[in-house]
Amino acid sequence: MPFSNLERLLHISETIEISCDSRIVIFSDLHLGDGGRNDEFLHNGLLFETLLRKRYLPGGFSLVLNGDIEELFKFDLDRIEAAWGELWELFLLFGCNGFVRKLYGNHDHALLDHADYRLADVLAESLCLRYEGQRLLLFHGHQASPYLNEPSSLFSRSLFYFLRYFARPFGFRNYSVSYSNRKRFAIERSVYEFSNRSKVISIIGHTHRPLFESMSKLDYLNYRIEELCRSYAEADAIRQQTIEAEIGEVRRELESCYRNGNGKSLRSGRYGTIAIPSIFNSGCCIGKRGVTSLEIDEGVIRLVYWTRTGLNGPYPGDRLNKAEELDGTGIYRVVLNEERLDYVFSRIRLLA
Ligand SMILES: [Mn+2]
Repeated sequence: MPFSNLERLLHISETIEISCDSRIVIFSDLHLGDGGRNDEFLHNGLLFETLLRKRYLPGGFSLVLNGDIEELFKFDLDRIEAAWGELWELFLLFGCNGFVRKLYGNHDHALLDHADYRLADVLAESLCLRYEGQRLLLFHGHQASPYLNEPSSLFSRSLFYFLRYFARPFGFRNYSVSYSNRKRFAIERSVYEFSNRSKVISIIGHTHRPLFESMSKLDYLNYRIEELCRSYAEADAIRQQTIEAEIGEVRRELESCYRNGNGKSLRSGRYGTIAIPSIFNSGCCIGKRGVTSLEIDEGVIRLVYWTRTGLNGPYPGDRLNKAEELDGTGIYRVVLNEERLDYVFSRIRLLA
């Protein structure tokens, strides 16, 4: 069922042609609230606005907001607008750089019923980007859920009312991420299989778990160790020393991953014997220490972490990849992973 739902998206999506000059930034899962203490986005609000104003807008990036931007399960739209209306105006400015699209997720699909919604003109369910004849399909990801794929289904609607009218008074926090690993894995897996069959790159959000080339951070670190060990034998003595040092670093990173593991990062993202690099996830913007984004930047796709903690944060990559400060703002940018799009597409074609 989820599979045909994703096929549907591939057919109905608006297509935008992009080239090796295009710059696009993708965010998902802001869960904008009313600016009060139950607003999960509040602590990242200033950081998020700063990186839009100082990095992405002047950098000529187009903008895709990939679902669950507003938290309508908990808050009324007018209260969200009172708190974050200026941010909506900022989103619309990205139209000058190329395009801005707001794709809806399960927490904000009710916006379809609000004709006066400020971003109504750029609202859609999914978007297809075509790069040198290959397709990237962007959608929130709840469409792949075996439980919630029909927004109007009885189950989904009763869950909506439960969360809207009962969850709030009891003060459940963060239920938007209280996703079981099993459900998260089921969604990733069906998006992965769909992408391989259709030979497209899928870019989702929804699970709040960043994925790059179908791999979670744990997969990536294991894979990196394998790669280093393999290159060791052929390397000269000086290079071998460097490799040994890097293996040590990756191992420490892996160990700290296990030590701090909250379950979210420990589930393997690999779905078969070979990881086909067809699924990417931009993560979320309500992380405790920062936000993640996906950039498509002059033919390269990149997973980026924006944080206030600089080099001292526990995020993987903090030690492996250099943190760069954004114009004296106290906000740091860490590139977690990057790859050329044509290389990703040729691997999908060869392996899928
Ligand atoms: Mn969602």
